[in-house]
Amino acid sequence: MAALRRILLLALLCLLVTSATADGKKKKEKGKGKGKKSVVTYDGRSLIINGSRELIFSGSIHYPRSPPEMWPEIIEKAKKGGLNLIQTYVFWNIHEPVQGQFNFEGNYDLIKFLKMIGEHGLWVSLRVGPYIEGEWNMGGFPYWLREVPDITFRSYNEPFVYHMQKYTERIVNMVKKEKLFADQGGPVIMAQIENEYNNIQLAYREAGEKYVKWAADMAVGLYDGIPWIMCKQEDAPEHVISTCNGRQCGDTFPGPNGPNKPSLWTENWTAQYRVFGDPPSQRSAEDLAFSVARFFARNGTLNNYYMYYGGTNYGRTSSSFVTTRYYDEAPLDEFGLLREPKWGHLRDLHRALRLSKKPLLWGTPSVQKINKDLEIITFENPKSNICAAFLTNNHTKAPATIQFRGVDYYLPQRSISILPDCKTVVYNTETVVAQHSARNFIPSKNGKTNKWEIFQENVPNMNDLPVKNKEPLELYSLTKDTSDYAWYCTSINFDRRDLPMRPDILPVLQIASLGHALAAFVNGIYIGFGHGNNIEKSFLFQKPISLKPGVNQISILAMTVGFPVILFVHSQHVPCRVFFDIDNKCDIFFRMKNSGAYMEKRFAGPRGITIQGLMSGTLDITMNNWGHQVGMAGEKMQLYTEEGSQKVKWGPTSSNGADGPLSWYKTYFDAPEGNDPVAINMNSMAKGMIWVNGKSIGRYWTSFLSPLGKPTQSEYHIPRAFLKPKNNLLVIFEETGGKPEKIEIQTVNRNIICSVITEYHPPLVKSWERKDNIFRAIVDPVKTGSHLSCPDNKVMNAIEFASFGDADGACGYFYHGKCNSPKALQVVEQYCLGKNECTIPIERQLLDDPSKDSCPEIAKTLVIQAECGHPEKKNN
Ligand SMILES: *[C@@H]1O[C@H](CO)[C@@H](O)[C@H](O)[C@H]1NC(C)=O
Ligand SMILES: *[C@@H]1O[C@H](CO)[C@@H](O)[C@H](O)[C@H]1NC(C)=O
Ligand SMILES: *[C@@H]1O[C@H](CO)[C@@H](O)[C@H](O)[C@H]1NC(C)=O
Ligand SMILES: *[C@H]1O[C@H](CO)[C@@H](O)[C@H](O)[C@H]1NC(C)=O
Repeated sequence: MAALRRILLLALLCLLVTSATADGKKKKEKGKGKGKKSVVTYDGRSLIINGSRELIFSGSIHYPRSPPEMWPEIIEKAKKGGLNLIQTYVFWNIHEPVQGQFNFEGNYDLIKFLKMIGEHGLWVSLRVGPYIEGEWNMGGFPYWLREVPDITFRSYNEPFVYHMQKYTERIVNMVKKEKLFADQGGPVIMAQIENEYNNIQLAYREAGEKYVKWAADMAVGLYDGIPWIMCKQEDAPEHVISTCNGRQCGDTFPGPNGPNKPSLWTENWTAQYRVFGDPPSQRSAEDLAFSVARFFARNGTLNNYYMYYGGTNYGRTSSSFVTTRYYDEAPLDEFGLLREPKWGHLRDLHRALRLSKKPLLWGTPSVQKINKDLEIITFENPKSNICAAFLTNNHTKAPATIQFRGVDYYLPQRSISILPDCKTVVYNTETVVAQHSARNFIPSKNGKTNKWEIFQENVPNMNDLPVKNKEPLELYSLTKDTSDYAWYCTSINFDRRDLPMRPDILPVLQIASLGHALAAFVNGIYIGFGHGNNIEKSFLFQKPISLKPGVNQISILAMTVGFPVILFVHSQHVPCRVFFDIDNKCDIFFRMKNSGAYMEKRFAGPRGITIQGLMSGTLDITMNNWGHQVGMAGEKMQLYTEEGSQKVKWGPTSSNGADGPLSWYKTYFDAPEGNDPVAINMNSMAKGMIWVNGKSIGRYWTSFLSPLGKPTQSEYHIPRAFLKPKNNLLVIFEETGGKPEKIEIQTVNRNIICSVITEYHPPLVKSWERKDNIFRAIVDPVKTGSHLSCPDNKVMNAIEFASFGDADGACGYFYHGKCNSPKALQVVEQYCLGKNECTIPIERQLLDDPSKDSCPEIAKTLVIQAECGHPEKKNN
């Protein structure tokens, strides 16, 4: 599933907004809405909620990716970050894993999540899908749907539209019953049906066109009190709005599909999701802020951060090769901690845009292009005397000065300044006023693991296995997504004369696998592990093996690492039945949702197996008759639960870490001290799964190194909600071998906070407010300052670094330059030590001794690094 990477998808999720209310055509003929005023409509400028145009700052947060105990804190932090809308998908395959059997418990409790968002005063955008992508296993489709006869996904055909409608209806009715739609007084202001469909519509031809119309009508038919959105619909009917997804919608988006449609940006990527084998992903706060500011400067009124909080892919929920940690680079990191300065810089941006709300929504835009790189955009309404301006320098290297209404404004390279009154710069996208922070993983004192015990899986022989077939069965169809694992076993009889005579020459077992990984055994002895990657899932496994005269057993443990997010299939012009259908004779192309078409392997698992270097040459054993078995014995016994773990006899682990493959490990640990989030460091292990008190923490894969030579993900999040104070059962299934004694339980904090403020930074955007048409300062005097604030009511226990001058580096790695004020540290300590937060004005008088200043001519920077902790800590 090559390049299923959002980053390649420069363009546009187009949203198709079918509004039952905006076009005036369907005025609530249905249901209880009769006579009631529409709560959500739109015009050419923005969504209109309760009669008022709105700027919408939206963030994606997916309820299954965190336990409900974390939701209040995450929603609250999103709100403090300036969001007024939370966007979530609805995940069909977790809600209906078996046809007709529904699950809305725990972190699958959609209604609880929606209610909680409403209780925090935020709105909801509900992306029902049912196809959702989202780096989620099978893009949200349940496995059983694949086995419905004659079904073609995401196209107009009886079986598909029947099941899609049935499910959509269930979700809509649940939301309706709880009165969660906006016109019922609830928080849900819009809902989405389908997802980026234009990417695949062409392949389905007429059936695709018919499907789009059907889906829109079906959705509106189910509920018509709020706008329905649908993505990627360039030929959207009149009652839909096309919107943008991507990194730079301010410049790439051609605009909505009509003058009465607002400009909405529904998927704004805060970084890049990771697959195993990737180096870390980055997207700077400055770059993000630039593109959002640009979008609002170019008439945008809704931006969604994808993701605002990514969370964790627990269990087997991630799609192929996607890491267990999801969008850790988002403004809230995997542990729900504020990723600074991203979180704070965007909070400040939202404040600056809100200060400009009146002119933005009721003013008239005008653009003044000064040269290739410099541009002034104003939104003005002379009658009510409101005016806001965006000053843009698009040059990536050189700063510039813009003259605007008689005043010179300095603009750093590639930056936008926001002036809510056309006079005062309250924000610049490149000058980060918000603090920085660094994340620390600290070994827990209380959380030490007890003695480890081991139980080893049996390596089966062909005779032990139930499902027989001449050639190896396809892996996806075999597991039906009930396990990552399936055994493939065969046996071969060799005569002594078949085998090499010299002891230094061994035959070689070669397995051509279509993905994703495998461990191979000969006569019960482990011979090695092989795997593909997200871009090339297929791989060739080759290892020397020892064979004996007589019967030899070849046992292959084949694995998937998440199913692909299924897209679609077409053959020439005829849509094929289903993606990766094993019986399908069509030439199947899996077209990714980006522009390219990729020849995708339909299958996973071993396909061609040979033994090379026999006296008679190469022996092809692909058709040798195979026995199959899905899942590990330990999974069936649920060894990861307290009850299941009693079913086998556990033994001591070997002291030298040589326990070998297919090992179940078990131990107990106490909850770590304090309230900080908890992680488990798995660097001493290789690949497998983790459970705590019977709950899955997800897959780990620390033996898959990135190009930087490090595991893509070393630490795995254990939610505090999964823990008891004492004796938490920790079970690990390790596929190839590791050293469990070195596994470390850790606490996670962002106790190192930093601030880097120059003399030309704008003051905190909090220094101003707008009431009606009046924009004014609310502090006197308004000054540039360094502002530091410890998380979770902690206080600054130490100032680790302070410099007023030309220090350089990054949070955690600062170093002094040539001009440092000898006073700076002392001043910072005076202002901040022992405090939860502090603000130090950037003043030479205060921070330096001007008579002794050795470099008075340079612009100075105040650089601070402080360590936060609990106040009681200081007393010990
Ligand atoms: C609309 O206004 C009413 C009354 O103030 C309020 O209860 C409701 O929550 C608002 N709806 C939305 C979607 O904000
Ligand atoms: C913004 O809106 C104005 C007036 O509605 C229009 O003239 C202008 O072209 C729009 N700008 C962009 C970038 O779409
Ligand atoms: C700004 O610069 C980038 C390249 O750095 C370019 O792709 C983009 O089109 C420019 N935008 C404008 C409005 O000039
Ligand atoms: C969308 O997200 C990208 C990166 O995540 C960001 O640069 C851009 O500004 C965002 N745009 C909007 C409108 O949110």
